[in-house]
Amino acid sequence: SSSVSSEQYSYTSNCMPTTFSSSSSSSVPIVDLSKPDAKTLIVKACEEFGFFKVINHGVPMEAISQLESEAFKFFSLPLTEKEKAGPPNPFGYGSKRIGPNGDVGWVEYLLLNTKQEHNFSVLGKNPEKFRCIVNSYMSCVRKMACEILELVAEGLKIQPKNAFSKLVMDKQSDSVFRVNHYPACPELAMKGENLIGFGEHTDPQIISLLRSNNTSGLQISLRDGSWLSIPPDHSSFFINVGDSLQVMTNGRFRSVRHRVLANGVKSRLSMIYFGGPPLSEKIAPLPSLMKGKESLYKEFTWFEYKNSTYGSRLADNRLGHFERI
Ligand code: GA4
Repeated sequence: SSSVSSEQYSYTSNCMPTTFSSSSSSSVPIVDLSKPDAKTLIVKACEEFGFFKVINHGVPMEAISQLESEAFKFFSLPLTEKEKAGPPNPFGYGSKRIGPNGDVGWVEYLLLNTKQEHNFSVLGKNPEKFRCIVNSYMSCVRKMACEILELVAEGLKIQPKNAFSKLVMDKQSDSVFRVNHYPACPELAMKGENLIGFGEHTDPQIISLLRSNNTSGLQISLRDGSWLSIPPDHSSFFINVGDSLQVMTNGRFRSVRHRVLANGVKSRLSMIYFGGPPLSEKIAPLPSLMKGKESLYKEFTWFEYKNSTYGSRLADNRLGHFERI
């Protein structure tokens, strides 16, 4: 496995620069959800990259900008105020530390569950408004997740067409919502160097839907190991395949490694909906995708996978433990 030591990410006074190379010779597929070829393009993108950009997604700009402005308001509060909403295990405000095993990044965030059972009373000056805005954003994005997963099923010729989407739409769905704030780091701008905002990893769930403001930083890992910088686009969504969808397609879809570099001049705000299955769900390849072949993976439930995830470092190859050799 490729676990990364925390030394590599340690900070000096404010933020510590590091240098990285990145490539940008290829570009990422764009899927127009309103076009009839969407399902074909999605399947192709999920096979090649595990990643694509979506336009005509149906999430009202209003819902997006309201959440963005509430989130910026929250993150501009004094640290002592924000820390009242922490620590982030399992849900709440976190700063610099990511997960329980020593990973750090130049980022602060809110980790929320999607079951609307949060105590928002600590979330800024008008918690009821924040709750309302978060909930309406989440329901729009969940709807898009459902649409995309149905297109995936159609594109793969899987019956019924809700084979994937029903997991995310289930009342028991173990989905997560995250708002990340990557403060600008002026020391970097002066030196022209990079700093890790969120270290490389794959998402363990089925599908992730990300929207960010117009600040760069997101990179995905290509098959040859190089990093592709994704130009920011505040009005589109970026979708990535998670480990669970890789397993359910028996490795046909790729769960994409990605990371975020902090920006020297502009702060970055991203909001990500991680669509996950119910805890008791068995994660295994759909029979129609096996074509008589064996599963590449041992059988496990989402509960088991999640437990093993939370015992791992960000950069670890988590599916490695579940591969059948
Ligand atoms: C990556 C995807 C999601 O942001 C997340 C992350 C989780 C966390 O921040 O608590 C993890 C990370 C993520 C995978 C490995 C473990 C767990 C941090 C970490 C080091 C919420 C998730 O589900 O897995």
